[in-house]
Amino acid sequence: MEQKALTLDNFMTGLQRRNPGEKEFHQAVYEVAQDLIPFIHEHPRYREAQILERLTEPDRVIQFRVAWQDDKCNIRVNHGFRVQFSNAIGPYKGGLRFTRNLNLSVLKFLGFEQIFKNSLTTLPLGAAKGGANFNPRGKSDSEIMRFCQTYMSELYHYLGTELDIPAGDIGVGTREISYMFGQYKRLTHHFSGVLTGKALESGGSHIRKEATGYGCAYFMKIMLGHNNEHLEDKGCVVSGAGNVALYCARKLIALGARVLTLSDTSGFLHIPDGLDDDTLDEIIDWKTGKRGSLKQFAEKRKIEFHAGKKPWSLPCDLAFPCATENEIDEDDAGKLIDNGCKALAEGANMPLTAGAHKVLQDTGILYAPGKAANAGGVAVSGLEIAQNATRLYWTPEEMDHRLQEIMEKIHQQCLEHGQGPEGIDYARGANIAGFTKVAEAMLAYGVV
Ligand code: NDP
Ligand code: 2IT
Repeated sequence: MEQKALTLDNFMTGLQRRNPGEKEFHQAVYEVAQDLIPFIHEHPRYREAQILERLTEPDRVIQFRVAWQDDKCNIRVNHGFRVQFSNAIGPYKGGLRFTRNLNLSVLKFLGFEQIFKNSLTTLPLGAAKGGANFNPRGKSDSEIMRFCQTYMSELYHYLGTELDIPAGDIGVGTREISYMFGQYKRLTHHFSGVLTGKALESGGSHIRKEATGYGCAYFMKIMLGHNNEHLEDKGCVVSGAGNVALYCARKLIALGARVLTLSDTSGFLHIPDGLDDDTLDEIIDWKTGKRGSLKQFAEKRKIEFHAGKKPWSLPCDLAFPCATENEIDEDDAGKLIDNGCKALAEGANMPLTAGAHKVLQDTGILYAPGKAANAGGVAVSGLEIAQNATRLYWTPEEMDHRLQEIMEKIHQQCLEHGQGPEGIDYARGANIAGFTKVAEAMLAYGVV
């Protein structure tokens, strides 16, 4: 049969028609397709097998009702989701997110990104994402527990160590994973590695909590090193004050950089001389223990604070968006460049709008996309699966060593596939390297 020409425009028109209104999903696919389509033209076997068309269609989307009772005995109803995107190279793997406006477009963008990221880790990990449109803010501990238990009462049907292994993401940390794992055990009687990011005493791994942030700082260090630069004394603007941001800041300080900012939904903290480890300990306790805002923390500790603002207009050497998608728009990207920013590594998933992405591409600063720079989290999840399967556990030092090795391998893959006339295009390198392994597996399976 005659095939329609594969152009970016044709492909995106078809994708938008098949997935109407899903703008985050369109954005994520566009960023990947602009690199993959020329590559596919050079490798017609991928075109003939319609690999890109198949990869942009999730294996399945599971959606269900989560009905639970709040502390006042009101009955609440939320959407629960799991998007199982691709198990071409391993069981479905990816985080669960609890945020107020979570929808399928966001989950499909995250699940799609996860395909390439998980492939880059070099581990046998397929791709998925899930969660609920549940806002944890202001909920009591027992409300969180009841919600997690009810959510798991449906989700557990779709999980298994060879099937699907979720972890955390925004709004889901060790506390939530523990409640879900407790419910999973209650329902199945199995103690198995069906979730990662578990507490150490329940079969969790050393360094998993820190892995995404540490990995992001390591990736920046490796990328700078490759370009005859270094991290020491560099001024770093970090956004977010959650799992990724806090441990990215921790590792940046350890590597000699100055962390100038952290942010949350209340605004951003500015520490012109650089955050120190003791204050960071206090912030970790404040954010994860007391669950307070940075604004309250800044008031208490009399630290410079910019309410309701993002940190991107400050002069800096390096930027680490570690909060959420589309947190840097075209204007923010322009300000970063104008103020001297030389490199950016994405701790968050898709933190740049399409406009911001273009600004960075046009100026050619060093840019590490999330699927490479934040892959340390899922990589250590992969190592948690390996430890659970063998019942043997590695020390923090071994884990940290393995994490660094994996970040090196990811960087190497970006170099192999991202070399161009104007230097390394890390985004293209990550997209093509991530794609190739999955595409080859799909070719071998035939039409499924
Ligand atoms: P957390 O829930 O631990 O922290 C998120 C942080 O970002 C919080 O400080 C939150 O503020 C802030 N934030 C969220 N949305 C906004 C917003 N719209 N404006 C300003 N600040 C915001 O999540 P994680 O740290 O786990 O995740 C952060 C990012 O990293 C996400 O993009 C996630 O997908 C990605 N990621 C996470 C991995 C992981 O292992 N956890 C792995 C790879 C990527 P507040 O405290 O006020 O709510
Ligand atoms: O976006 C991500 O890579 C994660 N939230 C981590 C997923 C995982 O399974 O550890």
